[in-house]
Amino acid sequence: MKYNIDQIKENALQELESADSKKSLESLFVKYLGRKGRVTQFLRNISNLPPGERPEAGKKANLAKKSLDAAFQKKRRDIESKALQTEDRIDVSLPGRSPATGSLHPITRITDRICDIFVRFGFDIAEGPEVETDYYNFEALNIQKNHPARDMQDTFYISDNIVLRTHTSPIQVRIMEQQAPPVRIIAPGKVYRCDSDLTHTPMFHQVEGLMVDKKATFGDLKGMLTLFIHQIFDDKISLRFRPSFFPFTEPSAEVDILCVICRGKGCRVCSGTGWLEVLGCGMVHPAVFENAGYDTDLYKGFAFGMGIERIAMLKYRIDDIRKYFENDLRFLRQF
Ligand code: 2U9
Repeated sequence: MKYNIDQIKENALQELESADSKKSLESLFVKYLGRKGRVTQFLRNISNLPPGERPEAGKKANLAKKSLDAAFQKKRRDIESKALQTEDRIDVSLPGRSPATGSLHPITRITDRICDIFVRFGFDIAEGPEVETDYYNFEALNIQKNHPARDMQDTFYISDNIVLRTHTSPIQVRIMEQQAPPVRIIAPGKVYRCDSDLTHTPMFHQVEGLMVDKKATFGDLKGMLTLFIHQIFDDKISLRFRPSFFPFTEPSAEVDILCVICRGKGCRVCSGTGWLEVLGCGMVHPAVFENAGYDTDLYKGFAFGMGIERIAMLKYRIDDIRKYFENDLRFLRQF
């Protein structure tokens, strides 16, 4: 044979020493271990040796091949890791990272859903300032000077005469000042009250609605709110109108739905009553119309209001209002 196997191995190792790229390594591999490589040829030619020499030559050749394989593998790893540290840091063959896309906050989703329903009933959406005067927040809405809602314990005062709005009703008052009936508006937004526990936060969201026309009756109000509740929860849910009191509506009512947890049997969530309060409503008080300059003989109106956090808590069975504002993605991703 032209070379003995020790020499072939020696030469290969020497050349391997100076290989410094993937390309030179691969051509060396072909030269020694490829199909027509020197080691492969040597192994093939063993059968031409005198029978007595074959076992010894075979053993040596296999050992040489094994150790060359290992040396090539090591060199390959060295070259790859060197390349990673220098020019080839980016592995373009890796799958791309999908961009983190945001999604709407549950409060935004429910607000949009509520507004959509009323827009389909012919309502326009109206907005207004969160910092309000005493007049628009209380006075115009027939909330008397001694009313407990005006207390500093309940309302955030900026100054004697300026407050953070405690409801979105001032939006409707401002619209009535600017626009003659008929009026159909829905007023979503942030409101502020000094309150904080499992079901109250100092800032929360409301949607209120106002409809004023020559013929607007309590029956219209009941029909519209029943349709609304069926669309926002489900169309088979039972509801009831329960008499209540608000300074800006007369008569007034609160709307309850059958408890979503116990279906009316009475549980911890509905405090044993079987019912859950979802919104308040009523016929607009004549004093409110007078303040806005509307003719109370000619026009009737109804109004309603609801807390969005509460609607979303009942719809999605959320037990702690603070979860909306902690920005924990594990919570937010569920909606
Ligand atoms: C005008 C006239 C009347 C809006 C109304 C309610 C009843 C009501 C509460 C529900 C839960 C507030 O978030 S909550 O605490 N709201 O019960 N709101 S009637 O009445 C108006 C509004 C504007 C000009």
